[in-house]
Amino acid sequence: EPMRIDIVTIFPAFFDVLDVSLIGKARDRGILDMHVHDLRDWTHDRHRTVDDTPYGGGAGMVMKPEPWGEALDGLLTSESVLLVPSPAGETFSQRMARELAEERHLVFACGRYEGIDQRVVDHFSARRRVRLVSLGDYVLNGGEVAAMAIVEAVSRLVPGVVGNPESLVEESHEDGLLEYPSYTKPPTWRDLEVPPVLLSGNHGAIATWRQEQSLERTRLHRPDLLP
Ligand code: 6GU
Repeated sequence: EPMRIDIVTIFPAFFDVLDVSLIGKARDRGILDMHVHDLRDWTHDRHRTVDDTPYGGGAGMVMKPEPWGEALDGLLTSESVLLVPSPAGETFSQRMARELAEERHLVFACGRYEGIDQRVVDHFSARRRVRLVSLGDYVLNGGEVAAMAIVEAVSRLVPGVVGNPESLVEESHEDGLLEYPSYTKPPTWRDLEVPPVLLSGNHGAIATWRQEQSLERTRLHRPDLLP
């Protein structure tokens, strides 16, 4: 039973990049069952209209509820989690990625940033599990790039998607700290040396050095993560 992911968007071509890389391979190997849908397929008028002017006035357009209602009626089951990328949502995190990686079915509703008629979230929140998710405190034009980031963060935690599960535990945020710096050959490059401890063969000293580097980086860039 692969994880199923459905994405509804007015820009399905955004998601062509998910055919390549780890996610493309996971799809080829049947670990991820991913489907991208054009919201306009659930319209019925000649112009395939998905938006309209906002009640109460203001800039921009709002996505009409009817196409979303029909799309989500058809895609959501009792097993689904509906994810709505929105700068007004809860901030996405590695913790949330771990939670979502346990699910059988994720459905993404990618709206433009002025938003989808609020009644769509209200309707489905009363019937299904729904989460509004933000990538952080900045504005994107629509939910597509956010959905892609979430798909990548979640799917790499699904067993079998990343070849070496050990590579998942040592990285940034998995232990609450930022990851230590990495080096490879050559030992000297443009007058810069690899830290000698990494060439020492002393695995205890290497582990200690990496812990110190993680702490130092976290103090420097993300002191909010420290107690
Ligand atoms: Cl999830 N959507 C949009 N439109 N902008 C964002 C975001 C999401 N997260 C950060 N900025």
